[in-house]
Amino acid sequence: MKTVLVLNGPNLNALGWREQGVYGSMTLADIERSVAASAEKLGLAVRFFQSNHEGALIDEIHAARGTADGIVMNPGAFTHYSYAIRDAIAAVDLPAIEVHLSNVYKREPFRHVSVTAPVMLGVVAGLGPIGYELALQALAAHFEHGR
Ligand code: DHK
Repeated sequence: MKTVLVLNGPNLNALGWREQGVYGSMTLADIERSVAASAEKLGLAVRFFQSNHEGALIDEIHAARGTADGIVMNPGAFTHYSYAIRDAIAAVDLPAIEVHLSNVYKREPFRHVSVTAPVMLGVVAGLGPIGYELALQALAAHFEHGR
């Protein structure tokens, strides 16, 4: 069975009360429950991790080497400036999909740039919590067909 690491970066622990008009009312625990149910249907194992700290996220990405087959990650604001997270994803060389709950392209210009996207297999943005499940589906298809 393939294992997917689902990573969430800074402020995503605040989902449920944070800017509900932008991020919706589901908590991260609610989202993780739905993702776990989707994973089960797709025949994937999932592991969840959230941190507000760049180094902790990088350590977790490194730990995925040999313990996970793919990564789904919402890097939060690190998306826009963390070359270190980008380098960590590139280093482990696992298929990774970036997820954003909000449509970052409709928002402030600084959110239009992702420094992490170039090392990802793909990006899902603006579709809310279902984005994590779409990313899992895409990884399942990638594991099966290599696309
Ligand atoms: C989440 C964040 O915390 C922001 O910093 C990003 C992303 C967008 C999201 O839409 O999930 O800019």
